[in-house]
Amino acid sequence: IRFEEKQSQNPVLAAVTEENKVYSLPYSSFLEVIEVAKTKDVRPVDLVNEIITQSVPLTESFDELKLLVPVEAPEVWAAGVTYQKSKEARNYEATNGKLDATTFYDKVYDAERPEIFFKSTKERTIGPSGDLFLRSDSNWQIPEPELGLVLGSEGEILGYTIGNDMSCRDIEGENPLYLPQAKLWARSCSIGPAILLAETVEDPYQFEITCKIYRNEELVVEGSASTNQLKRKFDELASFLRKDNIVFPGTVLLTGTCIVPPNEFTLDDGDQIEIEISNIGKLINPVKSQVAQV
Ligand code: DO4
Ligand code: MG
Repeated sequence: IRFEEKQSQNPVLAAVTEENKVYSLPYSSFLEVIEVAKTKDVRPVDLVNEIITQSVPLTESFDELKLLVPVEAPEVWAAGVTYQKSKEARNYEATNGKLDATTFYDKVYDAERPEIFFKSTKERTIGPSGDLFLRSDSNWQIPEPELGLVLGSEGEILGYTIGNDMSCRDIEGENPLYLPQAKLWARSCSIGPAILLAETVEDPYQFEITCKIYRNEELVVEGSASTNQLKRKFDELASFLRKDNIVFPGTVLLTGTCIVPPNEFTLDDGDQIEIEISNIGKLINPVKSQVAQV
C-alpha cells in the first residue's frame, strides 16, 4: 500500500501483513521494491519479509491511514467481454433487450483476439476513498469491479490489485464507436488499496470478487463472482496488450467485469461503491456528480 504521512503529507510505501499490521518500507514505490529484489536476485516477497522481520509495525492501524493509489500507474488498460455475464449485459444495451440477435460482443467473446481498450492515465486514476465522478451526459452509469494486473515493462504480471472500470451503459449501447467516451473521463477509474505480489498467489483463477453499492447508507446493489468464470487467461490478456506496444512499468490491466447491477440501476451522487477481492482488500469510493469541477 501507499499512504499519506500525517505530518509531512508525504507518501509512504508500506507492507500489510495478514494480521493487518502495517510496516513502512525503505523504498519510494512498488516498482523500486521490484527493482531492488531483481538486483539482489531475491523474490520481492522475500525482500519485504526480511524488512518486516527487522522492523516494528506502525502504531496506527490500517483503518486509520489515508490510503493512496498503491502504484502511480502511468496507464490503465482494460480488457472487455471476458466473462459471459459482461457479454450478456452489453448485448442488452446494444440491442434494446432483443437478446436473440448476434452482436460483435458475441464475436469478441469467442474470438482469438480479446477486446483491450485504453482506460485511464495517472492523472485520471484515483485511489481508495477518492471521489469517483459521474459523467454529466449519461443517465445509465455503473461501476465495473475488476481484478487488475500490475505489469512490468515486459508485460509480466508483478502483482494483483482491485480496479473500478466505471462505465456509461447508455453511451456504449448507443454506438460501439463511443466506447472511449463511455469509459474514459476524469476520475472514472479507481485502483487499490493494495497490490498482492504475484509470487504469493497460488491460483489467480480463485479470487472472489464482491461489489456492494450503498445509497443513504442502505445496501442497494450486491453481487459476487469468481475469477474462475473468466473466459481468458491473464497472461493471454497481458500478451495482447504487449504486442508491438510499449508497456510502461506499473501499467495496470483491468481484466473485465463479471458483476453487473440490475438493468434498471444507475449510480447517483452520494452513492458509495465497495469492491472487495479476497486477499487483496476492499476498494471504497464515494460517487460525485461534479465532473465540471476537475
Ligand atoms: O465492450 C465494452 C467494455 C467491456 C468491459 O469493460 C468489461 O467487460 O468489463
Ligand atoms: Mg470493464
